[in-house]
Amino acid sequence: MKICRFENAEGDIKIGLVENDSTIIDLSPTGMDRLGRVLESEDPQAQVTALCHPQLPRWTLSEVCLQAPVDGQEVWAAGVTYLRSKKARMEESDFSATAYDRVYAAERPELFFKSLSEKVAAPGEAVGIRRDARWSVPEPELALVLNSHGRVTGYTIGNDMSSRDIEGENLLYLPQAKIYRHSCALGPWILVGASESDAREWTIAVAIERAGARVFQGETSIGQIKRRFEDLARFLFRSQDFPRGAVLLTGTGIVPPEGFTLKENDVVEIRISGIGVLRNPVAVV
Ligand code: DO4
Ligand code: MG
Repeated sequence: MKICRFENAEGDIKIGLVENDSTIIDLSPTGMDRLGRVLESEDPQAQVTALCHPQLPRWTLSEVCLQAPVDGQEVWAAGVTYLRSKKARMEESDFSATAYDRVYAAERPELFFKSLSEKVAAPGEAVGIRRDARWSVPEPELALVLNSHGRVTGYTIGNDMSSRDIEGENLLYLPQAKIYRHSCALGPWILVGASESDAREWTIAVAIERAGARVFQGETSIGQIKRRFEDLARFLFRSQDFPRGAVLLTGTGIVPPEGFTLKENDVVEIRISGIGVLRNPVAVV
């Protein structure tokens, strides 16, 4: 089951159930006004099914504007969870290479704050490349949607935009390489009702278009993520509270080659086989 946030023609933000990736059933007349509320329920899928009735308003996807599927959750990210990410980061960095090596092997994962929910770019909205960065890349990642108890209640697609030259210069610059205007996109919706073993069967792919031509594409399997989702969630919730839940990006396993950097007006398309497609143009910020 897919649940989204959308803006209708009157400019109101609503919660909807997505059917066949093409129709949205507006859940707001049932009192369901926040994604967080659906996700807090013991069984979100059963709750939405019980609320749905044939009189609810319906829209086609083209009649509405999808919003980032977050309403109050902090967005965090895990790093160096794929061997590919560890290798690429050890190559980009002169003196912090061993940090990546160590964190990949350690019990405690790398976790970092990524975005407030109101700053997340929606599907179709621009993602940013810093004007003071020389080497910018998208990081296509599966995002875990966690309720306030740290339980994985759904999945969405995330883009952890990164400035690799800034990160590579000094690991202490990581927050600047990772957190800036429009550095995080999520969407197009949240898939509920799938298990971790379902998710581990999915593929994640990215395609980057420049002036109508494909300049990079890559694909990997979600099954390559080294850590179990519940372990990542457990560490995030250690000595920390998320009363509105949280979204946790699970790390990237696709890294463009060294000579590749994003440019203004490129389009980044991330596809996860079990979820859908997140597409964003690129802007200099
Ligand atoms: O250690 C730096 C960030 C790692 C990251 O974002 C990733 O592996 O996806
Ligand atoms: Mg990342």
